Amino acid sequence: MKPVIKYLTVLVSLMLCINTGCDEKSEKSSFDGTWGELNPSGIDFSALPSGNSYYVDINNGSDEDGDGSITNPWKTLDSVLQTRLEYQEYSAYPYTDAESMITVNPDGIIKSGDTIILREGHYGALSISRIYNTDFVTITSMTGETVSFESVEISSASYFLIENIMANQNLAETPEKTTLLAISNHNYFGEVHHVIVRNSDFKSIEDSSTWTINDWNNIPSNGASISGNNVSLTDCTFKNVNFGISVTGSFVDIINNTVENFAGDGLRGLGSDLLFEGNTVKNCFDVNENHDDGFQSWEVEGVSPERVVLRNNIILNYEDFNQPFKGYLQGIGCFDGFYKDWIVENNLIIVDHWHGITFMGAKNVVIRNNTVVNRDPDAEPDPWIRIDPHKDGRNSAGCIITGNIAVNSIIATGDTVETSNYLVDDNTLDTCFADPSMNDYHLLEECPAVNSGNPDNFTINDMDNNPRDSEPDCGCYEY
Ligand SMILES: [Ca+2]
Ligand SMILES: [Ca+2]
Ligand SMILES: [Ca+2]
Ligand SMILES: [Ca+2]
Repeated sequence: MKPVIKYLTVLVSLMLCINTGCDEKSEKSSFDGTWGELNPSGIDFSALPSGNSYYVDINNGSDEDGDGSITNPWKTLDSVLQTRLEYQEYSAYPYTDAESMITVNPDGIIKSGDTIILREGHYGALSISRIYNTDFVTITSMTGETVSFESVEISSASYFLIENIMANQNLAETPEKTTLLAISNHNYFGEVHHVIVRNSDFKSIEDSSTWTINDWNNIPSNGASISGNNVSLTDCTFKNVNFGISVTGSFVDIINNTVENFAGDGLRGLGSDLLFEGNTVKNCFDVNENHDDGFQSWEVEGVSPERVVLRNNIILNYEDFNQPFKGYLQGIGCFDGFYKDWIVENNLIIVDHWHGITFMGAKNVVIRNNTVVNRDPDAEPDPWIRIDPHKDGRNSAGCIITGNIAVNSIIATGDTVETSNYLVDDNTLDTCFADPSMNDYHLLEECPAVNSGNPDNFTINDMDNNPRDSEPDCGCYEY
C-alpha cells in the first residue's frame, strides 16, 4: 500500500472509531508477518562477533595451569565462565531495571564477543546464571568432536550463543527428569535475553521404543522452555520428551527444529512476537490426560498473544502405524483467545483429530495455504479448519480463511471471510496428492486444488520456498 493511501486508511478508520466507538470489527491490523529486516528475536546473524578463541578440555585440560590455548586448555567450563570471563551482573538483588550493573573479572582474558571451544567429552549439567555479556560469547564444540551435557540451563544472563552440542538426560549418574534446555527469567536475579541456541540435539534417552506407559509418564524431560525475550532457537532436535518447545517469552524465533516422540504438546507459544517456521513435530504418545496438540496457545492472565506467525511447519500425528500409545493429536489448538494478528500459513498438518486448525476468539487472524489431512484416511475424526467465537461468546473479527485444503470442513464465524478453500475427499487422496501414505502431499496436476486458491491473498512462496504462480493453488505446496 502506498504511504498516502495507508495514511488515509488510518485516518478514515480513526474517524470511524470516533463515530462508532471502535468496536472489535473496525480494528485492522498493519502486521504483514514480518518484523522488518530481522526475525522477531531482533538478532542480526550477519553481525555476530568474531573475537578470540579459547579452549576447554574436560579430559586433558587444567584449570590451574592452563592458558586457554589449544595446546594448554582449561578443564572445566563452569570455572572458566566464573573466573576467566569478564562479564556484568546486577549490583544488588532483587534486581531492578534501573539498577546499575557491575563488572566482574575486569581482568578476565575472555571478553564479550569471544568464543570458547570445547574439546570432546562429557561436561555434566551446564548451568549459566547471573552472567550478562554485552555481545555474544559463543560456546561451541571443536569441529568433528562430540561434546555432551546432561542438560543446559541459561538464566539471568545475556548474549550467549550455544551451538554444536548435545544434551542427554540419561548421561547423568542419576538420571532424572528436567528441562533439557531452559532459557529462563529469574524474578530475583534477573531476566535472560539475547540467547541463541542452534545446531544441537537434546534428548531424554537415545531410544524410547521399549518404554511402558509408566515410563513415558515418569522418565522424559521437557525439551525446551523459554521464558526470556530476544531468543533464537534454530536447527535443534528434541527427542523422546514430555513437552517439546514451550515459549512464554516474547520476540522469539523457533526455526527449523524437530520435536520427535513427545507425550505432551509439541510446540507452545504463549508470548507475543513469535515466529515458528519450518519446524517438524511428529509422533505423539498419548499416555495421560493431557490433550496433545502439535501447537497450542492461550491467553495468559488476560493478555492476548499478538503477532505470532506459524509458517511452513509440519505437524504429523505419527509416522509408524504400529507406534505404541498412538493417540489423536490436535493440530493447531488455539481454544482460549483472544489471539490478535496471527498468520498461519503453508503448514502441513496430518492428524487423526477434528481439530486440524482451530481458533476460538480471534482478531485479524489469517489462515491461508495450509494442508490439513488425516494420517489414516480411514480415521473417523476428519480434521477441519475453523474460527469460532471466544468461549465467552464474543465474536471473532477481521479474520480470513483462504487457499487451504482440509478434509472435514472450513468453518468461519463472525465476519470471518472464507473463500477459495478446497475440501478433499478422504477416498480420493491418491488422485490429488503425490504419495499420501508416505506423507507426501505435493499436488498432482489433476487435483482440483491446483489453481483454485485466492489470487488476491496467498503466500508468495510455498512450503518448499518455490514461488507460487499468478493462479495460486490451495494447500501448502504449489504444483
Ligand atoms: Ca494425551
Ligand atoms: Ca495441550
Ligand atoms: Ca478420515
Ligand atoms: Ca498454480
